[in-house]
Amino acid sequence: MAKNMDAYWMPFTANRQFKKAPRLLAKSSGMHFWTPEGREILDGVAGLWCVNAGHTRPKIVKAIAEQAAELDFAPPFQMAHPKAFELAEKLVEITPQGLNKVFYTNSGSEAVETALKMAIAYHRVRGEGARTRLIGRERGYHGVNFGGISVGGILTNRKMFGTLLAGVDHIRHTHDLVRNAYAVGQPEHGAELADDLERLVALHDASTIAAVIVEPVAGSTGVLLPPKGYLDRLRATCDKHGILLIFDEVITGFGRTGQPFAAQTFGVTPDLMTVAKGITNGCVPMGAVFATDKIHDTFMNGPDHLIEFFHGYTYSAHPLACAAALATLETYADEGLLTRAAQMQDYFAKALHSLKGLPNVIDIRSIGLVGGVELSPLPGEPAKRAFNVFLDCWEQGVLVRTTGDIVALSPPLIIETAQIDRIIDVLGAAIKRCA
Ligand code: PXG
Repeated sequence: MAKNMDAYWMPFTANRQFKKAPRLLAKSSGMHFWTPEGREILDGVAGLWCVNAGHTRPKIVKAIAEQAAELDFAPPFQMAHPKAFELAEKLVEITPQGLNKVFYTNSGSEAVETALKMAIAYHRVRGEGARTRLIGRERGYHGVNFGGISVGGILTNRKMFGTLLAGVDHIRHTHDLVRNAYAVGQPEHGAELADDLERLVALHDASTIAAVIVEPVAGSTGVLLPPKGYLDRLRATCDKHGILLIFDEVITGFGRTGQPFAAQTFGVTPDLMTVAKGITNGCVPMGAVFATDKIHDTFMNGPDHLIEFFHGYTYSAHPLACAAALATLETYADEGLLTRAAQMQDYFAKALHSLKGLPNVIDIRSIGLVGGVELSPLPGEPAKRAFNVFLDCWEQGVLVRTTGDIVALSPPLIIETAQIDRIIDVLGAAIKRCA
């Protein structure tokens, strides 16, 4: 055990508060964590939206252990190992049609940087080098690297970090409590917000815009679903102006919304798609960018011996990550997990919506096995009420996640109805206590 907690500077954490009353996890299996003292915690958030098949699944554990003993590392530049190809082949079997090329990264943040660079370079390779602008959306979360926070739209993640990337603009977010509160599934109102892209085209001209990046369901900002027709409209506007559409599916990928990817749930296919988290069930860091054949093939020109895309990471296609991902895909397939959220979503939505009417609840949203409960903030103390709810749930043995004054749920896709009931009971009691 550490003698004290001073040395570890924790990410996205109130360090001083945490170290006064630490919340430690020491063990996990299936739907549960255990604290070092042996207290059982029901996982309502798949760790951090990533452990989609539940914890310490046998096939994945075995694959990682065996891989570590057999081939620990293989250089990914000008070299490769067989599982990198095997995994790419398996992945493109489940991606939306046309997204047939896989570029490996080690996180969602890196996948985002990779996709943004790919988009700019793609236009340049095809002779439209002026297309360098990147468009994000207010309230978007695309990881924490400079490209990602530039196209991202979360104030706290941006304001401390200077001028960010040049040539970035944002379309409006789609959150609309007045028109859409308590919508079950996709909200009715707001498809026209996609036309905000036309405003930016009118301002910057399409010939300067490389790509638009959005989360099909905005996760980190508090589970915002796309209004009906919104994503289709965004797709059409991108097509009209030759702008690439990037879906950031780091959270929505691998079954969260009821299909393998949200692109399939909503019937809209992007040109580039970023994933991470569920690709290895959270067990080994890995991310990826899926690209269309057209984008990939555009790079494949010039002399054969020249590198086509000057980008990659020491740990791209890491053998441990590839082994974990292959075993993860097998586990998902064995248990039908990539579509299980579609079967569970009515039960989950009904349970979640039963919280309507509790003190300070102002909206409830869900699709598949992801949900958000929005609370009105404590006067003058934003985010505190939801954090109190989080702490109360933790005391009662349920892990939830909060962002601002929104409580988010994204349980492992193996969750059973009784466990949904328990999460909702505990959350409901916490909301009442924190009124
Ligand atoms: N894009 C999206 C859409 C994400 O949700 C990232 C990129 C970055 O992934 P990495 O692997 O670099 O963290 C994410 C990550 C939260 C929360 O509580 C969500 C994420 C990360 C941390 C907290 O909502 N998502």
